[in-house]
Amino acid sequence: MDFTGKKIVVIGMGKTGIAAARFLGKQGANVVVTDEKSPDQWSGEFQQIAREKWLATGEYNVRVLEGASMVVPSPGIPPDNEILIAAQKNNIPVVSEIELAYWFIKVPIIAVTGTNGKTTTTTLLGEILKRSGKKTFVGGNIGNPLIEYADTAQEDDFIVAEISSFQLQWVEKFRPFVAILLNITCDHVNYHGSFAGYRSVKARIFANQTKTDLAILNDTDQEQDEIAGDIGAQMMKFSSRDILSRGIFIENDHIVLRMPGRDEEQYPLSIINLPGRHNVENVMAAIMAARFCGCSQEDIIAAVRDFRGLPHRIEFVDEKNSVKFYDDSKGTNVGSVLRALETFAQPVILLLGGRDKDGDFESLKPLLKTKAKKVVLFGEARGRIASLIGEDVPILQETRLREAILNAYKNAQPGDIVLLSPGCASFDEFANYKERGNFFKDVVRSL
Ligand code: UMA
Ligand code: ADP
Repeated sequence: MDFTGKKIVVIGMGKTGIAAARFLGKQGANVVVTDEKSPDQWSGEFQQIAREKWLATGEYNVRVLEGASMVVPSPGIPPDNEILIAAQKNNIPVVSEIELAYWFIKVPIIAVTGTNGKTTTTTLLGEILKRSGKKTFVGGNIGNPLIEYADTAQEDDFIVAEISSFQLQWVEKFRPFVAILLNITCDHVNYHGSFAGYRSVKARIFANQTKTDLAILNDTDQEQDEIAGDIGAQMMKFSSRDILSRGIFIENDHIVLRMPGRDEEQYPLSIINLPGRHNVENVMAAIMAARFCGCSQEDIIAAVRDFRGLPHRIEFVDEKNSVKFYDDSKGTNVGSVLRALETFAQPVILLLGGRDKDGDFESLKPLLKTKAKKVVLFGEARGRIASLIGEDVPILQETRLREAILNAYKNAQPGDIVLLSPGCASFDEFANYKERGNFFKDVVRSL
């Protein structure tokens, strides 16, 4: 691919846009960057490329497309953005950053997507591969754009890439060696236009795979049934519910792996130091991918045993008067709240709320009835959530998270769990989910 002298428009000057602009500039392109914010608000890193000869800033409207050969939108730019719509109308290719990176990457990619569990599974897989002595780069939506890697010596054995639906929006040839689709539940509907649109974008992770590649799917996820029919790769499934004749599943206190042409393998469930059945699913998907990539059973067991999970994912914070507090601030959609509730045998006082993403809160009703003692709603979404979750469980409401935590503690009895699993974005009160989770921890510790 020769970009010399071509005008390429990069939209969004965050992490992705800066990295893509830098890469394209090195390739000899004339890069024009634009962003809905004014340049003084762009990421500090922009200053490092601001004076480059190959870089110009453009208007944030369709005029920026004049003479352009290609457009690279940052993942956060929704597909109904007027510049992207105009580009398509004018037959100017719109290419996502992971697609662009793929054109230049020579190392096999293990791609992990799904509504929930991507970061956990990506991180664990990275740990397993490294433990197995394989040189591994971990990147993508987890924080370091793949395009940065395209510009390196590429000496790794594998790339483990967390891939979001936003990044899959504009791919055409992107073809991972192993692709994992953990689950599909309702999320990002505002961005993709509909749940069906979101689901079909997720399926693109498999679109270019062939017989030498591996597709890993979730057998219990009905949303994946249709997708499975179109897959050209070898396909393996994981199930945390049923016994499979081929694939990976739970039997008594073991995980059992049945891969064609290989002896059955067992992994004790006791090696997993993460809460909940959903994390067993993440581990099962990681084991299957790792075995396909040549990792030994011993190395896998050692790496899984050492992996303690990530902050803000059902993370134990503290115990006060025999009430245990858990931070699941990364639980930003209803699917993750369901799995967090399932995790606890004790009565839960659930902190739910924040900025709504049109969540399907009604589907929480049955589990709230059996697991939750009380729900404390907070933030912008509290009114809508209250109208959707019904009256089977007592509901308290507070404007802000601090008061919600104090109220939850006031209502808790010894043996109860207080769980922050907000099912919403944090942006009404915090900069991001990390800030919200750290705030929760600080308030809890000060009780
Ligand atoms: N912008 C516009 N117009 C818009 C929207 C945004 O101009 O309509 C501009 C903003 O003003 C800003 C820039 O675009 O200057 C930000 O771009 P971005 O939102 O795509 O963010 P990046 O900094 O490029 O980070 C992205 C991912 N962000 C999103 O997908 C929203 C990061 O994932 C990812 O780590 C990074 O690329 C590297 O790959 C974050 C995320 O929240 C963690 N991801 C979502 C999630 O996990 O749920 C998908
Ligand atoms: P992602 O990167 O997809 O957002 P994370 O690993 O960061 O995934 O976890 C996000 C949230 O989803 C957390 O609340 C976590 O407890 C929950 N979660 C993790 N794995 C799964 C899974 N397999 N199914 C459902 N929820 C999950």
